[in-house]
Amino acid sequence: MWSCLLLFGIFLPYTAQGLESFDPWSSDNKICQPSMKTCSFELHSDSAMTMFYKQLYRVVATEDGILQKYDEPDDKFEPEQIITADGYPKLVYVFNQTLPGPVLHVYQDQKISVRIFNDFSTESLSVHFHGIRQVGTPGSDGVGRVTQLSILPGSSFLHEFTAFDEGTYWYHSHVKSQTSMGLVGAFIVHPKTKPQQTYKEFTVVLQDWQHFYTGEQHQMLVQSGQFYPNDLESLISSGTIDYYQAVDNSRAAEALVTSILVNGRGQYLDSRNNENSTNSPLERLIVQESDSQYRIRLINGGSTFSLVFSIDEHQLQVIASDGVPFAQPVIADHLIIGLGERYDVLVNITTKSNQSSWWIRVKTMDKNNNRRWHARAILQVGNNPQTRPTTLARTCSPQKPCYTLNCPFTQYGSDPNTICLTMHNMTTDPAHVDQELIADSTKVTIKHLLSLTVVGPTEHESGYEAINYLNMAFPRSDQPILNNPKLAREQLPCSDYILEGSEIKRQKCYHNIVAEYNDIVEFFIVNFDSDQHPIHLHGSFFHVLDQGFALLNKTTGLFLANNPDVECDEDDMKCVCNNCKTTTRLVKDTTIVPSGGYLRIRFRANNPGLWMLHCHTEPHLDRGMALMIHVAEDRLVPAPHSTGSQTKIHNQLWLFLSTLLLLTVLRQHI
Ligand SMILES: [Cu+2]
Repeated sequence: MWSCLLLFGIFLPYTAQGLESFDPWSSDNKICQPSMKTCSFELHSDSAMTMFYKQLYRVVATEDGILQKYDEPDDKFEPEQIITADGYPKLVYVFNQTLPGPVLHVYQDQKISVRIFNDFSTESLSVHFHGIRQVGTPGSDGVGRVTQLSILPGSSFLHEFTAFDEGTYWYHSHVKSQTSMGLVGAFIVHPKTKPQQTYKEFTVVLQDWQHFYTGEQHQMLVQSGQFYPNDLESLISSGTIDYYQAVDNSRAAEALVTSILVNGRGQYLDSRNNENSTNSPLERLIVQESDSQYRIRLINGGSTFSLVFSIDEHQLQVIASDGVPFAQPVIADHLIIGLGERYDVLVNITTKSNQSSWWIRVKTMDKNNNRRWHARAILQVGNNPQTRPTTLARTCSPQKPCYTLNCPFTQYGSDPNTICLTMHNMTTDPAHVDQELIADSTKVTIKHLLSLTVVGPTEHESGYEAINYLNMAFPRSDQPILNNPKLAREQLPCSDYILEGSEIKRQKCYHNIVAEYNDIVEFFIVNFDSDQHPIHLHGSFFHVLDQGFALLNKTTGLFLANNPDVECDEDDMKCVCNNCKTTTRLVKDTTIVPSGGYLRIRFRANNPGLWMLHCHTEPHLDRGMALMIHVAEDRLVPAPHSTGSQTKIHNQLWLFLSTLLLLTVLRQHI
């Protein structure tokens, strides 16, 4: 049998190609052309092993990053044949056997149909299309138990929606810890007609990566609060995990992150024992000399860290965020991308230094600049697989400072040569700004303080991330909540916060806000927690009115005090903003709420559905930092039938039609 496999060329010669650019206006898009009214896709979720060839052979990477069968060095593999991740063998969850899943390219206003097949043997899932508003199709939003029942192993679910908004979006599992296991992919909506200015483009999904758990183990640890399986001190001192603190002293989540991946490729660095480090192949973006300008669509599809992206010797012209174009490009050297956020950047390929390849660098905001959390990829002219850049990261100096965009603080640590640009430096294209909505004179009909809080820890329980001390929980039901939203409210109601001694009691309940059709909703989101929280809203874009930051020590850049404009009571449950003004014209669907700061957002409740607002840090979401916004309960479209009942309807239809046919035939013969 093995000789047959060899004969049929299973082991191909090593000819690494890397990622060619994509032109949405050429025949590159084989599945979905602009002229098509409907585009259909299939996504199959399954498990796989990294560094294995089809679960048959263990694969290792040589020092040069060449993949070969571990005991037969002559049997080489192309990177495209192997899910490498960071070169460390691990069970992963994948769509269509690739990490990340396939990029789905569609065109504005097309009807999209994506059938998700659950090919797992044990896990259920549901898939959310992040940033897609699902206008008129709330049942396709992919939040398990809310908009649909999770898909059981062996079953499938059909998402049908219209791609109303062009831009960079993505899809990921919305069931517990499955995103950190690999269930992510990009979803790109191109304009419906060819614009005057077009670019060849690359889609780049960034992910933090961990070696430790499968989804269920991960979930168990998250739920119990015992995220570290053993003693934290010993794990840190042995180098098994690292402690993360950003340059302002803020935190992310428990940092089990072992490495960072660029389009599913990275390397694991163990500075304590170099023998454990890997040389797995890196992602290569291949450009042609004849083209000078490319669009890169960046997506942070990770679960724990905001990531900092840069390309040696290239400035980034940032032209859009979360799919929405800016009024003018923002020029930056480094771009911070919060979890779930997307940024489109234009890059002019520069050959002035006679280089033909450059390092793409991705790191975290870690104060100690932990190199384990540095990732690299390669931007190169031509497709020579041996190309290895020799470029250096930009040196920032007082004469030539570096600009870092989307800082969730006012200065980048103690580095005086880096200038922080924030949300206030980004402005959305006026055609996408709802001026009436954000006007000071507009009557806001629903106004809430959302305090990003941690309940506990107490003697018996660890701390749980929450909103207004409420941990999101869903009632048990054999129907999605979308089909009977009032029932969920009755079954697991939230009450006003309850004091237990001096502590606020933890409540696990169905935290929801009810909005009438066309209500204008404003949230004042205060984050006086030590973690940054990237907040995402389903079902609508929101307008950022204002973002406020913590006070920092000017010399060290470390946290001094919460934003002085916001006055809260002791429990952060009554907060007023003394100096809050609408200072931004920015439309987003995901935004970092700075630690020690706040965010004010506004949106129109004009899309009937049940929409989640939540922190996109996966362990925080899993522990309950989420709430539901019920928009126009009287106008809800019921959730689509599960595959089972669809099959039943089809069967009944067939039975009816065949009986009719039989009767017609019989009638003709009688
Ligand atoms: Cu969070």
